[in-house]
Amino acid sequence: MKIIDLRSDTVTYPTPEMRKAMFEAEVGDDVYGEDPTVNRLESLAAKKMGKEAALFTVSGTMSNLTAVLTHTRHGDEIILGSEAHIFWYEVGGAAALGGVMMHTVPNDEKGRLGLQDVEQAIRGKNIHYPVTTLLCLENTHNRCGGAVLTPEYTREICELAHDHGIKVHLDGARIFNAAVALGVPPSTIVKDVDSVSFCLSKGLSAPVGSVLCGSKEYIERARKFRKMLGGGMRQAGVIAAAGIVALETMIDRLADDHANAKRLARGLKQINGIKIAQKTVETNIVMFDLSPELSASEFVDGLNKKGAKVGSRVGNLFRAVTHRMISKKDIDEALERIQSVCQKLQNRG
Ligand code: TLP
Repeated sequence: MKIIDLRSDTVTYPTPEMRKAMFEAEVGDDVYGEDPTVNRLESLAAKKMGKEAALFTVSGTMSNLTAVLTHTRHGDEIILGSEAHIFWYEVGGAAALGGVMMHTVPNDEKGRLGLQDVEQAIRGKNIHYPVTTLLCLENTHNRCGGAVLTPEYTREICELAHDHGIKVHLDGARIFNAAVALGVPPSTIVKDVDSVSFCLSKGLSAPVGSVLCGSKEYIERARKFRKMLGGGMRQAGVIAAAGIVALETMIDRLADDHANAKRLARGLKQINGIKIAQKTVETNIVMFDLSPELSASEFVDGLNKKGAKVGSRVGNLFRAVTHRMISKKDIDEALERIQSVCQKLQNRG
């Protein structure tokens, strides 16, 4: 029986082409700037994002933290969404290691922050206040069901931040999903932000890695913070090689994941005991609610026994993420397994 793992797109394995590229990678000591494969990945990433320079990091979490450290000083305040990944799932690193206060404003269901809310959150000149130095956005938005921020919205909110002397960092862990959904190059979406991080290890299927992009001067400073965090990786070309394959060959196929996510949502809607928890499925993430009379833990156990996995959120909220290792047929199979578990729970109740 095939395990259908919809917990995250992070579960994807490297492709045979990636493994071959890793085996053959030319390497050097990256802390000396001498790894040709890392250098190639960084220039390719910078070019794709339309930024001057890029920095290869271990993870999305390290990229975001490096970004925050580089943009701020201890005691500063950063503004971010109440549903932001940086706020929820990065172990409070910005506060613990960056010494910044996180000031949240509500995300709407499309992952946006209200312009007025952001403007009100920006601290004025007052001896009592911390200094606001950074606004963080997220595209696509994980906890908002893979919602996409448009270039128009991004421009508007960046303009507001910049007018107040505040920099903007975009957590673009899934920026290529956004680009494919919008049908525009990622550089169009990130044009107005000062820095952007994106992940190679999610839908793009590389085993490890993320890239932080920005101006040359910014990335030079970020490189030092990455080193401080223990992210100087020496012969990192071995993993960067997979990242290059990811960027060169794995982007367009994300459209299949989006189509599969829509198919999954359509199927889930038909299942008694399940409600889709988002208005539209824009990319590869589907949030759904299990009816409150059914037990979330029994649902998960039942699914595990049947060889299907979804991500648990709070209470009866679940997340399913489509990716390269999930075919259209797997979606239909997953729906059957979910349907049968729901039915069993209902019959018992
Ligand atoms: N997200 C993971 C978990 O941490 C929840 C997932 O399975 O979706 N930004 C965004 C928007 C992310 O979704 C993630 C990973 C990260 C940053 C962090 O990336 P990693 O896991 O590489 O540190």
